[in-house]
Amino acid sequence: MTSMMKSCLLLSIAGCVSSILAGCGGGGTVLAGNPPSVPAVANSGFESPALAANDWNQALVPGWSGRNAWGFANGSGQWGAGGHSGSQYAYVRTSTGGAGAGEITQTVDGFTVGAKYKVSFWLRKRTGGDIVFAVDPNKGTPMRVYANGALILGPTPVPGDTWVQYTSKPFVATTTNYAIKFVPQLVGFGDWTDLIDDVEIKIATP
Ligand SMILES: [Ca+2]
Repeated sequence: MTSMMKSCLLLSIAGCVSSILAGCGGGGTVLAGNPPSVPAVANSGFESPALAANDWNQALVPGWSGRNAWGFANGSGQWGAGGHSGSQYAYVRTSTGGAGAGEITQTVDGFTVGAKYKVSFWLRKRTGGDIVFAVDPNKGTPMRVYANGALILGPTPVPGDTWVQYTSKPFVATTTNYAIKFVPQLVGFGDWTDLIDDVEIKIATP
């Protein structure tokens, strides 16, 4: 084999490897020159299905699961807040009486292993009327966020009456799917309810 033939063979092999790597872009592992995928959060703004104005629904939120007192709501009648986007949002309630500690979770697929991500969302507290706890007004409670069980944000300050955006600390994906869980702090008896809207997964830039 001549030196020219050897050079051609090496170039050909290099081209094949390059093509294979390019073809793997958008998959599960970070490759040089290929941007990591951005996982999509299903029903991230809690607008589906549409509820009647000022109505609420315990659980049954497409894309999401949870435990105890959680669900989604529309408008401001029961809850004292419209959505950050649209008119709907999630609620998670904790109480040492009644349903106990609520939480809400979505397992999101599409992470690129080796890429760095962060979770952002909007948070405020429930302020609407509550007949049962009229003498003990609705209060917010610090929120924590977990990714596959690892704390990535919080506890936040006690949320107030306006929507505030929070962004988690970045984490490097070691698998392609993550359970993103929101856990409000269990404080005591009463209505300790936080509202959540517009949950996003973003690429964390160094
Ligand atoms: Ca919304």
